Amino acid sequence: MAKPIVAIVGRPNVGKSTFFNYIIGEKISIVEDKPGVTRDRIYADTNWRGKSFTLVDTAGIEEKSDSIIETSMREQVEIAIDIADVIVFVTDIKQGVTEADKEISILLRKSKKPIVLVCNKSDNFGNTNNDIYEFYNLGIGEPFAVSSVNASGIGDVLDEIYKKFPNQDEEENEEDIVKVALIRKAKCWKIITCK
Ligand SMILES: Nc1nc2c(ncn2[C@@H]2O[C@H](COP(=O)(O)OP(=O)(O)OP(=O)(O)O)[C@@H](O)[C@H]2O)c(=O)[nH]1
Ligand SMILES: [Mg+2]
Repeated sequence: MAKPIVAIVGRPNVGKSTFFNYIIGEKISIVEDKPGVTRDRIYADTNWRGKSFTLVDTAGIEEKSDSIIETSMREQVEIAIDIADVIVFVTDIKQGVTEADKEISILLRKSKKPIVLVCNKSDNFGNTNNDIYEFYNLGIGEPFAVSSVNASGIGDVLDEIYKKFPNQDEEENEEDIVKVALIRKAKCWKIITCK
């Protein structure tokens, strides 16, 4: 089976690329040096607990003052939903839940894809931060407190992503099943196998 795809989505400036770079940085040195980084989606392969997957950063989306959610942002989220096996929805705990976060949540919930909700910029990780409870209102599930600049909380997010990967054992077993047919031709039996 192909590697699972994990897409990072969220409003501009919440720290998606910082989160992406931290995870990829230890494995692929300079993601930022590739051309078109600021405009295109950025793909990089990585692994967690021995499981390989492709991480996708959705980048460079501008919010305009005349609408809460820019068309291009909606497109980015929709593309991510289409391609991803697991979606990481990054929010900013310092800003709290915004209208755009709520709109993105509606799109994500409709997709029925597995989602991991990240409250980035939780720089005082370890201290009780009541601000995180507000994020339960998005209806996505448990929010994970992360500080991408301090590299805290990221392991828990990766564990959660790992749990949400499609069950590959089942799929691989299915692929391994060999169907056998016995066909009688003249006076001989012929064995035909197919996957
Ligand atoms: N305090 C704090 N700042 C952060 C954290 N993560 C990212 N930032 C800062 O937030 C700003 C935006 O970070 P980016 O990673 O570029 O955000 P983005 O979501 O990729 O932004 P777009 O590509 O424009 O959508 C930068 O100044 C980062 O240094 C964090 O955990 N804590
Ligand atoms: Mg970015």
